[in-house]
Amino acid sequence: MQLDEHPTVKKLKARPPGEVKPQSPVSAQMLKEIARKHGADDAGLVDIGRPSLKSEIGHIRSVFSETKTLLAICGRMNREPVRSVVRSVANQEFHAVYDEINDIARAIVRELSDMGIPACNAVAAFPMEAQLPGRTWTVAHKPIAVEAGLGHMGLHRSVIHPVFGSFILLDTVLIGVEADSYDQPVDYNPCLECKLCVAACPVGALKPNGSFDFMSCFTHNYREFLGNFNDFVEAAVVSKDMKGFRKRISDGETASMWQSLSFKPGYKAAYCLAVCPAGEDVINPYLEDKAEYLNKVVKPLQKKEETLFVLPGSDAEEFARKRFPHKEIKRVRRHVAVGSVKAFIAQMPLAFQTGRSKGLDAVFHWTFDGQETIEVTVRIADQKLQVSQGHVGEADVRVFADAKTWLDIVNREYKMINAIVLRKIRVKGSMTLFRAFGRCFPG
Ligand code: B12
Ligand code: SF4
Repeated sequence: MQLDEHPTVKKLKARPPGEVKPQSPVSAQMLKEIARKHGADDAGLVDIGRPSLKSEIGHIRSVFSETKTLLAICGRMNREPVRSVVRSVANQEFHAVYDEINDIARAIVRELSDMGIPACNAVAAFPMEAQLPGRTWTVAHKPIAVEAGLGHMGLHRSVIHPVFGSFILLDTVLIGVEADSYDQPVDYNPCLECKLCVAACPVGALKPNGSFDFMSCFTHNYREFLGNFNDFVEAAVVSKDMKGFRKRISDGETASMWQSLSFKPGYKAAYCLAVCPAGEDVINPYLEDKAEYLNKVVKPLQKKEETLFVLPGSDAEEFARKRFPHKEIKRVRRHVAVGSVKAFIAQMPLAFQTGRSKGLDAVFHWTFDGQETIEVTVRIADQKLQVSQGHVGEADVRVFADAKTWLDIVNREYKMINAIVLRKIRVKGSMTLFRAFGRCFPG
């Protein structure tokens, strides 16, 4: 049979043209109405060509290559559960809203597809492309939501909605046609710069100057997620017997891990969102009585007796001991194996500990050879890290390393001292500076 004679093709040809191919551009108002009808609490549209999203296009198109328009949506979380000292209550709220916005995005895609508009929903939270190391997510919702006018990133680095404040979660629908108009960022930042998020974070991951210590947040808040689960596995593997295992992981931690694996993982904190007073719907109690707000919302989380997970010798460890002496501190290991020198270099800014680098002002020239040939310059000064390709400027310390040996050391499968004795790592310059460099990347 000729394809034109097939019943499916004949039926399609009998339809009016508008039903087969949607008009382009599509109405922006209609797209946002569909989003609201399916339950989105707010929605905004961005064109894929927005200059600020240039670095994201590849990631977005890896999910849906036809993407021309981004429909950013948000779902509101209930405030009091997110603020509860009982974190299972907060976690239930996070997971429920993640499920909700994933469902809303699916429903939008279904309706658009039925209209002949190609669309694909991204993932709100987990599951992601969780194969560490590397970027575990594809579509980054925060920069898209900002461009779509859903809010701005606050000091705590989450997006604050002008009305709902920090109590929102985000998702994005990727649409294969252009819209007839697009949104712009909100013309002010709802963040009040009150720094309550800084005061509440139990591991000091948020800094008053707006910088964010990814590794400290990841090590504590994400103790039962992703790479940190490897620590649990390793404890089980290396322990001789149950007594040995219990020395490493308490029965309470095992129970908590069971709970996370069975009923969706539990965040250990998320206090930065909980205490944020920004947003028209949220701000009133804070405006009325700041001291009372502090007593009711911030102090209970600060006073909470709980275990804080930190890397040995990290900024978080020092911070937590000083600031929250009543909280138990547990030293844990970093357990995401680094697969290449390239990945090691890319992760440096995430692992860098500003506090550990205090007083250090030095330039390091690294030369890797063997399975990877890479030259890189690392400058640490004024508690800031700068990584540049090649050898730039005058070096205080020059390090020559066999790439595989270096990775084995980073992954704790080989000892630095052995590598130095066997000249697989050679350090020219001050060993004191070299050791100071190491202290900036603990764990
Ligand atoms: C990676 C990620 C994280 C990382 C890094 C956080 C961060 N600031 O980006 C970690 C694991 C620490 C994290 C923690 C949390 N997250 Co998160 N996270 C994401 C994710 C997957 C991507 C974030 C992103 O776009 N970053 C890019 C840029 C714009 O962010 P940035 O802050 O400028 O820069 C950071 C990243 O680039 C990161 N980074 C750079 N390279 C790499 C490489 C790797 C391998 C990793 C892991 C990170 C990383 O480090 C930078 C410094 O922090 C999104 C979901 C998504 N698909 O978009 C959710 C998302 C940002 N997270 C969210 C939430 C709610 C949280 C938590 C509150 C979770 C919780 N319940 O405890 C905490 C808050 C911590 C904080 N104050 O930021 C929400 C925020 C909602 C909102 N209102 O904005 C999002 C949007 C999920 C969602 N669907 O709603 N998260
Ligand atoms: S708690 Fe205060 S400083 Fe932190 S994000 Fe909210 S408004 Fe900004």
